[in-house]
Amino acid sequence: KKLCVIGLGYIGLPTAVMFANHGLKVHGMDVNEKAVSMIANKQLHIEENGLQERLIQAIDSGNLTVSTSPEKADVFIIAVPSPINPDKTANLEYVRSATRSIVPFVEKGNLVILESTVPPRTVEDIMIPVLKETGLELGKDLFISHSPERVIPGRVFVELVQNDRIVGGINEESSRLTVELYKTFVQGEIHVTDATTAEMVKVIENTYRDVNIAFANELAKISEKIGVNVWEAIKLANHHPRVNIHLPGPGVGGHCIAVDPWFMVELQPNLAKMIHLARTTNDSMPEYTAQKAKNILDAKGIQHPRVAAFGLAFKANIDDMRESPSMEVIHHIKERGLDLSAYDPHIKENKFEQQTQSLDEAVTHSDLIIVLTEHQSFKDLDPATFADKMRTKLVLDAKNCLNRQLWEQAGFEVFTLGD
Ligand code: SAJ
Repeated sequence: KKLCVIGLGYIGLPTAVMFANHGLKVHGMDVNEKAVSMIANKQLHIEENGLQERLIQAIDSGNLTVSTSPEKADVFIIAVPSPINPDKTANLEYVRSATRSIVPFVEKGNLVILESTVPPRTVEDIMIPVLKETGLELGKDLFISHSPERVIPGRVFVELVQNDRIVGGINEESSRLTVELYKTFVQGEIHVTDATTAEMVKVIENTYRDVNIAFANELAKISEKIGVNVWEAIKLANHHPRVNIHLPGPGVGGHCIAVDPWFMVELQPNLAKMIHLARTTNDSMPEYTAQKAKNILDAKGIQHPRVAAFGLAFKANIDDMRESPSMEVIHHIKERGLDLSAYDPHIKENKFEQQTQSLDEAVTHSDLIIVLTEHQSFKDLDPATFADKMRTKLVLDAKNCLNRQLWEQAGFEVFTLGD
C-alpha cells in the first residue's frame, strides 16, 4: 500500500513516519518549502519526543519521501491546520485547499482520510463537494472518512499507538478500509461511527477539557477571595471517585483546546452558552495573572519593577508557542508599565526583544519571577544559585509547579495563582 500524507506538521509528520517505519511506502507533502527540505535532510522543523530517530529511520529506509506536491497513492491522509479567524469562526481554507490539491491524483478505489479537527459536517459540506470533481462515485469508487487525531504533543508516539481511535466513514466500506489501515500500528480500540459523529466526538473532547479548566479557573478566583488554596482543594475533591477537576493556570493555549469550542459556538450560538462562557473565562486568565503580579509588586511598594517571565511555550516540555497564554500575560504585564525579561529553554530562537537565552540575564535586577509554563527544567531549578542576582526575591508560580520549600529556603517569597 502507498500513502500520501498532506501536511507535515505536528500530526502529519509523526503519522507519516509511523506508517513508513511499519513498512508502508509514504509520500509526505507540505506547502512549506523550508519544512520539506529540512525533513528531506532528516532535520526537524518541530520538536517531538522520539521524532528525530524515527525520521532518520524512515528516510534512510527509503519508505518516506517528501516534496511540495502530492503523488498518486492508495490512501490520502489530510492533516492540515484548522484554525479560527480573528472573529472566532472556523477557517477551513487549508482543509479545502488540501482536498483540492489531491483531486488530480485520486483514482478509483482510493481512500481519503481527514485527520484535522473540524466543525461537524465539514466532510459532508466541504470535502464531499470537492471530491465529487474527481467524477468518481463516492462510497463506491472513492472512499472517505474522518479519523481525528487524539494525541497530546510531547507523547505523540506513545498515544498514536495506545489511544483508542474514532473512525467515521461516509459509508461502511469507507470505515472498514480506514480501520484496516490504522490497525497497522494502533493497539488501542478502534471505534466506528459516521463521519459527522466522529467530527462531533473530537470537538466534544476538547470542549470538555476547556469547560473543565474554566471551572478550575473560576474556583481559583473564588479561592483567592476567601483565603483557600485552590490546588489543595481541587486535589482533595479529586479523591472523590466521581470527581475529576482539571487545574487552573494563566490561560489555555495551543491550537486545539482554545480553538475547537468556538466551532460549537459558531454552529449553535444560542445553545452553546456554557461553552462560550468557559472560553471567555479561560481567555480572561492571562490578564488576571498579569494583574496579580502587579498587585504583588504594588503591595511591596517597589519602584520601576522588573518582572522575569519563565515559560513561553503553551505547555510543559514542548517548543510550541502557538496561542500561548504566556504571550498574552507578557502583553498585559507590559501594558501595566512593568519592565520585563522572558526566558524559556525550549524556545531556542528569540521571538521578541525582551526574550533572552540566559537565565542569569533574565533574573538579574528582577523583582519578581512569574512562572507561566511547568517545564521540568523549571521544577529542577535550584533557586539558591541565582537568588542573589534578583533585586527583590519574589516569585509568582502560576502553575503551582515549584518546590515551595526550596524557594523559601533561598529567600524567596512565593505566591501562587489561586491561593
Ligand atoms: N491546561 C490547564 N489546566 C489543565 C490542563 C491544561 O490550564 O488542567 C492548559 C495547558 O497549560 C495548555 C492548554 O490547557 O495551555 C492545553 O493543553 P492540553 O495539554 O490540555 O492539550 P493540547 O492542546 O496539547 O492537546 C489537546 C488534547 N485533547 C484532550 O486532552 C481532550 C489532545 O489529546 C488532542 O489531540 C489535541 O488537543 C488536539 O490536537 O486536538
